[in-house]
Amino acid sequence: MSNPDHSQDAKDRYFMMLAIEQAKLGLYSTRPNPAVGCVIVQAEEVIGQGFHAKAGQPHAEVFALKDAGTKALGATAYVTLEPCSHMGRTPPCAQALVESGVKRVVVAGLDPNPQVAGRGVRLLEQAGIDVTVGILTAQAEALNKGFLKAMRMQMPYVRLKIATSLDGRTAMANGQSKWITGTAAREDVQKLRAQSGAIITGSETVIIDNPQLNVRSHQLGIAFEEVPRPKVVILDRRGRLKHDPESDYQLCRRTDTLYWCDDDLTELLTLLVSEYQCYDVLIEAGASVAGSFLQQQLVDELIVYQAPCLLGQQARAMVNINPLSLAQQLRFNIECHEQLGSDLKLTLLPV
Ligand code: AOF
Ligand code: ZN
Repeated sequence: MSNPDHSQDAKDRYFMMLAIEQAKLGLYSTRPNPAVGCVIVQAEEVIGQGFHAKAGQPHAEVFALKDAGTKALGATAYVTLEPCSHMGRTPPCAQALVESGVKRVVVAGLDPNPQVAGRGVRLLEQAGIDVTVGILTAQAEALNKGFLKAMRMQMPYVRLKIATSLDGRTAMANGQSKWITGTAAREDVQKLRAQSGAIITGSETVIIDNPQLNVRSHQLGIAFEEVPRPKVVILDRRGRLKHDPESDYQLCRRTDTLYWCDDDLTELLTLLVSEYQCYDVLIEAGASVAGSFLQQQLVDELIVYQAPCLLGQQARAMVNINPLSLAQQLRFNIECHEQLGSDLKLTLLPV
C-alpha cells in the first residue's frame, strides 16, 4: 500500500507552499500587481525560486527560471497564479516556461485578469506541457484578495479597521485617543496600510487627529523598503478641506490626496479600481464613515483591535448605525482571533 504522504498530491502541496512563501516576499511591494511566487523542482529538489517584487519588473516565473538555469529542462514549475499569456510591461511567462523546457506546471489558481483568464494554461497545454490547476488555491488567493476581487467584479476588497476599548469606544468625548491600543497592534496596522492601494478617512478624523496615514516600511521587516504609497481619500461632503501646501493638516499638504464630496460610496470604490488601480482599500475613520460603509454593505472584512480597558459611556462609540430591531443587527463570523501584545485582534467577515 502506498503511503499517502508520498502521493503526488502531498508533494504538490508541499512545493506549492514553498511557492506561496516566495509570493509573500512581495506582499507589500507589488501593487497594483498581485504577489506571485514560483519554485522549480527537479527530482524532488528545489532548483530555482523567485517572486514578483514590483510592477514593471519581471514576474515570479522569470526569476525562478533564471535561478534554475539549464537545470529547468524536464522539471516541474509551481506557480501561485496562472502564468500570464499577455505582453504586458513584461513578456508572457507562459512562453518563458515553454522555452525553458519544463515538462509540468502546477498552478494554484487561474488569473482572472481578462488579459490572461485561462489563456496562460492553454498556451502551456498547447506546447505539450502537463498542467495541474487547483493546488492550495485558497491559501494562494488569500494573498491577493484585492487584485482578485477587482479583476472579477471591478470593485476593491474593502477592509474596515477599528481600534476600540472593551466597551467598544474609540476615543474620549473630546477626541483624545492616543493611545488605546498598544504598539504591537499599531505595528500590525502598518501591515494593513502597506497592503492597501488606498486608505479612506473622513474630514472629521483629519480635523481632529491630523493623521499622516503613512507606511513606515522599516517596521514591516520586508525585503523591499520601497512600499508604494497608498492613495489617501478624504470623505468631505461639506467641502471643509482642500489641497494647500501650507495646510495645518498633513494630508492636505499632499498633492495626491483625493477629496470625495459625493454621497455615493459605491461610485468612489468603482473609481478607485478603474481610475487608480487601488484594489485593496482600507478604511481608517470615525464612527459615521465606518457606519456608512457597513450599512451600505461595502465592507468585506472588519478588523477590530480591542484593548482591555473601559472608557465609559461618554466616550465615542465605534460605529454609527441604527438598527431598529434586533433582526436588523449587523452580524459577522470570526475569521481569526489573536492576541497582539496586550490587545486582541479580531478579523471578522460579514454574514
Ligand atoms: C505572472 N507572474 O509573477 C505576476 C503575474 O504589467 P505586467 O506585465 O507586470 O503584468 C501584470 C499582470 O500580470 C497582472 O495584472 C496579473 O494579471 C499578472 N501577474 N503574472 O505570470 C507573476 N505577478
Ligand atoms: Zn507573467
